[in-house]
This record gives sequence, C-alpha cells and structure tokens, in this order.
Amino acid sequence: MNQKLYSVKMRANCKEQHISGAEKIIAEENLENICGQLLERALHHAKGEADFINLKIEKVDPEEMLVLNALPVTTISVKDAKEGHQKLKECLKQEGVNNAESILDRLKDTYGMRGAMLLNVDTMERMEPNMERGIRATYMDVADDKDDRKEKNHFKEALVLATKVAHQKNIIGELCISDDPDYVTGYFASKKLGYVRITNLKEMGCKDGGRIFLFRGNREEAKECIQYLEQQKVLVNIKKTEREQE
Ligand code: PML
Repeated sequence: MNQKLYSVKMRANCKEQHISGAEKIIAEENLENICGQLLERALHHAKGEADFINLKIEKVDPEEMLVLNALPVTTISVKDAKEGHQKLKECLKQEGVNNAESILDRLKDTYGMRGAMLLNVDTMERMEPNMERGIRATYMDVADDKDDRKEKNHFKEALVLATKVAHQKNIIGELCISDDPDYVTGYFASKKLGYVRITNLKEMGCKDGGRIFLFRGNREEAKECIQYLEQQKVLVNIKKTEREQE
C-alpha cells in the first residue's frame, strides 16, 4: 500500500442531539469528494438538519494498516422481534456462552450510549473505563470502496465494524441492534459463526439500539483489546456480491 491515506470522521448534531456519524479511510485523491458526500449526509439527515458538524481528517501511516477479509455473511429470516431474540440466544449458545439470557438482558443498558458495552461473559463485569460512553470501534473502512457515501449503508458499515471487532483475540462475539427507528435488522457476529444477520430484532419505529462486545480475558487483555478496537487501522475486503445485500 503506497498511496497516501487519510482517516475521515464526521459527526453531526441537531439541538445537541447526535443525528449522524460516519468514518472512512480513503486515498488522498478521493478526500475532497468523500468529505463533500459526508457533509451532504449530515446536512440532509432524516433525524433533522445538522446545526453542528465535526469533520476530522488525519493522515494514516499505510504501514499501520491491517487488511482483513470480511466475515462470511448469513441471514436468518424471522417473523418478529421475539423470534429474532430467540435466534440471538441460539447464536450465543452455539458460541459456547451459557448465560445468553442475562447477556441479552444487558442490551437495554446500551441504549443511548455512543459506543458499545465491553462485557466479560464469564463474570458479567463491564470493562469500559467510561460506561456512559462505552467503547467506540473506529478507524476502519471497506478496502477499495467506490460506492457513494451520501447515504448510510447500515449493512456494509456494520460488516466492516463486526469484522474488525471479531478479529481481536479476546472477543468471542458481538450483538447489535440498530438505534435507527426505521431499521429492524440486527446481527450476531463472531469469528466462528461469521456475520449472522437477523431480520427483525425490534419493533419498527423504536429508537432503542446498541452493541455489546463479548469479552473473555483478564484486565491487562481488556486494555489491549480496547486499544485495538479504538486505535488499530483496518481495511476490510468485501466481495461484490456481499456489498449488494442491503
Ligand atoms: C447501525 O445502525 O449502525 C447498526 C446496523 C446493523 C446492520 C445490520 C445489517 O443490516 O446487517
């Protein structure tokens, strides 16, 4: 990788409420164009018109980049959120996690958090230094992405994040429900099961959503894990057929 690369992060608020956020890792030649698209996304968001936009651009050392292949994707179609939660529990059981019920119960504590909960599956202890904020998995993007960035693509952005997260050695899985009221598909992801989309995990119109990263290890390993999730630069290769799922 000998191109000049930049990390671009955008976050937008309306009346002090977060309405939109995105992040990219892109070549210098695409910087202007992509920043324009992200601004457009912030200014014309369904949740409101942004009155505060923060655009952060940082040069990235290509030597620091980790390139991963996306987790394989499967989809489980369910008739409603109740069945969706049942499938989520089955995924946890397949992963060898016995206390699936109490883990799902913790999802409600993630609603409204900017980041994810980092939960020790054995002790049920939360490992985030700041529990209000949680852990933000950042510095990741699709490798060679040519798609338009004006609209959020929930599936693609989530697959990139889940791929990065699942490759950390102490992470044994991730649960996610979108906080977008119009988006009811969520997922379970792990290195063993791949990215398992579940077509309904909440009622349409519901704003509640969040993420839990399931962790197994000691405190020292939790620090390394947080460092990886928040700082490691990652590009993810996604096959064209998988990009077109949303
Ligand atoms: C989010 O809103 O950021 C979470 C999106 C989950 C995407 C699930 C999917 O479509 O695979």
